[in-house]
Amino acid sequence: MCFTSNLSIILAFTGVLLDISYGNIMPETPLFDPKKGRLIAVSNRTAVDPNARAGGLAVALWDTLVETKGVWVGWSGRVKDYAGNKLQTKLDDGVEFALCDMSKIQYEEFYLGYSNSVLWPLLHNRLDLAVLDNKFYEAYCEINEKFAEIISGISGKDDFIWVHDYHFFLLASYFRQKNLEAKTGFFLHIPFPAPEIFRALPQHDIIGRALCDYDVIGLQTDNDVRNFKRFLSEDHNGEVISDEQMKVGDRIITIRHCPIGMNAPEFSETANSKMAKDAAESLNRFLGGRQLIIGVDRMDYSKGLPQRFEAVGRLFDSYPKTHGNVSFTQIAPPSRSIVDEYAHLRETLDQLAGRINGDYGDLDWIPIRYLARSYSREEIAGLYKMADVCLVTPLQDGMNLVAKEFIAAQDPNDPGVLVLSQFAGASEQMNDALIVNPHDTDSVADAISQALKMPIDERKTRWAALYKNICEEDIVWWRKRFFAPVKTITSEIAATK
Ligand code: ADQ
Repeated sequence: MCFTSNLSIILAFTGVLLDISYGNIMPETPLFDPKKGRLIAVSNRTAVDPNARAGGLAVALWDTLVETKGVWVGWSGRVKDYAGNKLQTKLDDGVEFALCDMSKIQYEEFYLGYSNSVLWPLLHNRLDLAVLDNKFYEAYCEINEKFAEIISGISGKDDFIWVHDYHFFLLASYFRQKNLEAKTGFFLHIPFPAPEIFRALPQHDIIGRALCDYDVIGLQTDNDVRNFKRFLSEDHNGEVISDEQMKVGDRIITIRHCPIGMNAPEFSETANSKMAKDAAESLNRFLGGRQLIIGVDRMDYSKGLPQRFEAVGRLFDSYPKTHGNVSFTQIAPPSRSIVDEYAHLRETLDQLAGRINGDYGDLDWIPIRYLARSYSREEIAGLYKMADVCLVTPLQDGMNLVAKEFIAAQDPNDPGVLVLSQFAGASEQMNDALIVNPHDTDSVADAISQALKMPIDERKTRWAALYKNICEEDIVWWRKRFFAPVKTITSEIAATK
């Protein structure tokens, strides 16, 4: 019996984490059987904790890996004084997790530093917030190399390595240095900006070249694809050789437009669960029959929360009939709260909510409620379902799955209305929503008013078109689009369905 089977059986019975030094794995006893040609996903955060299977990336990967019985490599979430080269593995529902720790310095310089304070703002067009410190880049290289080392210890040539997001731009170039034969793909969950912005990154040249070491690159929107192709042709002499292929030096890479989706019918069921109904009932008690506007986001400056609060304030300024009749509830748990910008954002939101409630609130009416905590997927689904309007108004967003979840949760006979930013990737597919410019406070306030008053027939027509789209272009569709160019892995994945 091979090591994989033994490990799987042990883990299935115990459910515990095992420590295995990847440096000690002998080639003849690989952690995962390379003959099977497994799907190995790599992302910084994984869904090893079942409670973490709620975010966009986590849901998308979890479903795919459960179906393909794949492997998920990532950060354990632990920060140690010294993070050695130890792998911790866990088997859950057929998915094998292979996780490693980070040292304090790596956490500060790779995660909080280069990933969150350089790449995240820059790729979201917030050059003003990017902290361009070269020592962060050294830690970024170190972690990318460490993951490349780990993956070369557990993968075989028939595996497909599916790398996710901006934390791992350099991984494929380290794979090539280590002569890894497996095919590789990269999916960017966040926007790829105009080359003029990307060039402000001191390492834009190295990162551009490193990206060309992937075989397939998936991006969320047509705009991202256009930006990326323009960057490759202008900065790397990339030649377009077909609709989806470019030749850069001696590499031919496939660049695909793959907007991420979700499992809409499953989420509709979630919105009908007991937990969902209980959450809706408690919010209903607070509302006392008023109309509900809802916002659900991670607290992040890309989500445009201050601009959204201003727009709700403008709604109360411009439409007095809303007074006492409409309440806005924003759910935004703090994320990456150590980074100064997030603390500042929290303060701004507290001040704005305080001002609007001070100006308009009454003994029996709180115009804006801001809940800085996380809720379960079921609770969120229940709240979406009872809301009359959902505000998804990021200043820049790769896709934004909240927009899709809100539509999936609606009652077809009495659906709510989605107000969606033109800068969310989702707006490309969801043009039956009320599309707004989040910087234009008056027009967002007008769109909210239009949504609150929208006749039932128009609500139903818009909702039906949106629901059809999210069902057709769902999570399986997304995965198939990404894997279509990779013939070997496509047949493996198709066979598991
Ligand atoms: P995110 O920005 O994290 O990731 P997003 O698409 O906005 O992802 O989805 C957020 C998810 O978190 C949703 O599933 C939502 O229900 C959940 N969520 C948000 N607030 C919550 C709360 N308060 N309590 C519980 N759950 C909450 C990135 C990109 C996105 C892209 C995704 C997927 O930034 O643009 O859509 O990846 O590719």
